[in-house]
Amino acid sequence: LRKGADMDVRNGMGLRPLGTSAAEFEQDLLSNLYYRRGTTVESASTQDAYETLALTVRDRLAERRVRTAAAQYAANPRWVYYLSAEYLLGKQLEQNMLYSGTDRIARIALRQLGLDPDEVTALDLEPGLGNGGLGRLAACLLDAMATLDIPAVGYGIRYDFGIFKQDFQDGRQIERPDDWAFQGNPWEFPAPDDQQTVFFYGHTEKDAAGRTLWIPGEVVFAEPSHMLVPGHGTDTVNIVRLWRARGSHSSFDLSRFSAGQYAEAVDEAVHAENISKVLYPDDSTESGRELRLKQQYFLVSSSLRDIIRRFRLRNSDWTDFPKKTVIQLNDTHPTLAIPELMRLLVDEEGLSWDLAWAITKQTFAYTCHTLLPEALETWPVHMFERLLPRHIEIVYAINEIFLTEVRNRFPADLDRVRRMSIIQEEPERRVRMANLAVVGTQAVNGVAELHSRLLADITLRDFAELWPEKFHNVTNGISPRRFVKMANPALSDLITEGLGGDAWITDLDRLAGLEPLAEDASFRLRWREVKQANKVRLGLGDPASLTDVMIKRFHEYKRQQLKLLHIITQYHRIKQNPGQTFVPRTVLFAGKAAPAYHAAKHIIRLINAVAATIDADPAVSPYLKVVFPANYNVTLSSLIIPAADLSEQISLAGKEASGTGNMKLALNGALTVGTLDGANIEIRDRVGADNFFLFGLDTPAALELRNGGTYSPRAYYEQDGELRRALDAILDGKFAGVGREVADSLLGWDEYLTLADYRTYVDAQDDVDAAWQDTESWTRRSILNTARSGFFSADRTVRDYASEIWHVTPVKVTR
Ligand code: GL7
Repeated sequence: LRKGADMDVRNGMGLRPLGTSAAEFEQDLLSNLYYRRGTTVESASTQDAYETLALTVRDRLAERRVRTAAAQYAANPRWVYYLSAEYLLGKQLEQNMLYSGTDRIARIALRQLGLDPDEVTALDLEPGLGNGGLGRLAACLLDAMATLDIPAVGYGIRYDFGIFKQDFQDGRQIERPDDWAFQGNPWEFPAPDDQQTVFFYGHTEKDAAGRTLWIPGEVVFAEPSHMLVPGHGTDTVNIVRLWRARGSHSSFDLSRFSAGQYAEAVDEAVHAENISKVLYPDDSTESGRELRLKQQYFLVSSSLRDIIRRFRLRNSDWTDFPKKTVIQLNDTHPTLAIPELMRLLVDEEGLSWDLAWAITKQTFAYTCHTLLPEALETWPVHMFERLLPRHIEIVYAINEIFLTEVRNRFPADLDRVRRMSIIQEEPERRVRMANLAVVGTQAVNGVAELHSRLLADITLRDFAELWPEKFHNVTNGISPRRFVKMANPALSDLITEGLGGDAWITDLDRLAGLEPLAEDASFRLRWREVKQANKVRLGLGDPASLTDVMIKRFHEYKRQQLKLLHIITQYHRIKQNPGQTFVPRTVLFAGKAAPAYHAAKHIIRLINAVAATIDADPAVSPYLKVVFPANYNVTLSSLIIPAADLSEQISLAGKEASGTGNMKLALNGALTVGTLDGANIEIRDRVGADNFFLFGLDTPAALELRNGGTYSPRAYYEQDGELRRALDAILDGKFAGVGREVADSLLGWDEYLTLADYRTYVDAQDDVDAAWQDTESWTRRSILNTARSGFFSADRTVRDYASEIWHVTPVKVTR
């Protein structure tokens, strides 16, 4: 049997269709409990009940999955393969209940069986297989592709340990391992028969016919399993396929084991399995470790073999490959796919170099997600050539052809050739992955308008001059299912009522229909009631207090330290004016810092110290409260976002590629205080300048101030009394003696120009306070933020990719 090759709609037709009533669901629960868990309701543990519930829900999607595979196979379409080192999928149970329409009946059935639905569903875990926005974007795009019936597979790594769990000890971040799948994961379909082999190390040789052979020094198996990616309001169920590393069968040494050398007996297997052991919690800084490069090649090699296997089910002519395949590289992490496809086509399939190169370039597209130069990955040539001896030869060959093109176009511009080369020569020879990604793809895109412009004008300027038509913008988007419908059920019901239907869930532009309701006082009242109920659900004290949230990874460019200076300033104002009343605020921070990012960890510790100082001060605490729940993740974000009044998007202009939390918050009716950075600009353009609190330097001004070398933090410190007081308080140890490093770095060489934006930021916050006091007007602005944010649906993002970059058409799954 060729697996998948004879997939036919009739397959599976003999099965009893699964029922849609609570009674039938209950029967299926009992039967799964008995046959798949080997137990009964009377003796089941909560874990048994959870796993059984998950399987029963999953079964309801399985039939749609089979029909999807059949329809997609029959259409033999152009497929989208999304390659990403990270996916932040979020919890699966609630999503799959919603998408299979079983939410209500599952709860009834559980209660019928004497089980508490909340207790059972609480066991569902979040697979934290990503760091932040980039990984969550990948999950939102998969959701939108399925919803739009686009034939797609996501490929990634099934890390045993996801992003670390964050805890605080004395206000300091500590990291604990996240063994998310320790109890097993009922959402996964293992497919050991689709296992692939991945080579590492060794050397190359030429055979008699002149073909290059790679004699590997290590062979590792890649074992896939997949999770379902259902579309909303359609029958399509796509998959995300995750690879796990296994040692070869011979990697268990029985003779050593028999001799009592237990550790040595499994040495090789342990070594191999380390490849998918842990997600690199390193967010936007270059880690420079061989294991990371190994992970990247592991993902790429196994996924490409799987993609080719799937291509061959219906096709035989290699020139058809790009017609049937588009591979989207989610940042540079999977860029090794370019030389790997060349290797497979030239060395293994015997294609000519020129034909293989034409196929490869047409197949790939690259999304860049950063503007930080330190986040553009490079690998030392010596490490690359040791781990991937054949790929370095291919990269050199690609580079030679490419640089010839550059020299022809720009004769005598040696400096340009040096800048554009895939190989950096000084101070150390390194492979520049972004250059390779641009050279080996048919399209390159940034993730917000400003970002795409800065890529073409600055970061990748030489390339945009050479190939202007290659450069695109696709502004990010977010799943309205997960971040409105699921996260904010009360608001969703109100929106549905206001619009007279729930078509907005898959057609988010319809939110525009809420605009007239912003003028309706009774609608505004209900809008406020929803926001207040969401604050209560989150567990914040006074629901009348302005909920001000800054939720994102900790990074100096995002400037949590600027928010902190505002908090300290507010603290001083309250202390110095004992008789006065102030707008009560609850400031909520959430987010993780990379474990080795000490500056970010100092900021976290200082926030916790300031929070404790304020809490302990009865003169201040009625007006100001700082909370910092640990371990921010998709689940926590879904609780915080619906409760937010104010969204902090305060990165230095020109640093945040896009942001996606900014979109989620605006869609849930928070007003933004923000700089002209990333997608903030597009949010402001859409919601209207009156409904957005703008402050700070714009990108040209920031570039000028920094590059001109005229930024003098001391001058701001000396000129601005409130700023000086805030920094002095830190330097004087007023907050448990914590945080001097933070103040020192702000006053020293601060790349992110924090003090330059302090005054306009504090002024903008004063405007926020004033605006908050006019409750009706604030609510109107909140409604308008939601009504005008339909553009930020990931469905629109995917439509943009489909028409501009992928050139794919949907395949409708029919009954
Ligand atoms: C990021 C960008 O920093 C962020 O601005 C963007 O919204 C996101 C998705 O495009 O990608 N790049 C990156 O490396 N991380 C991001 O969140 C971790």
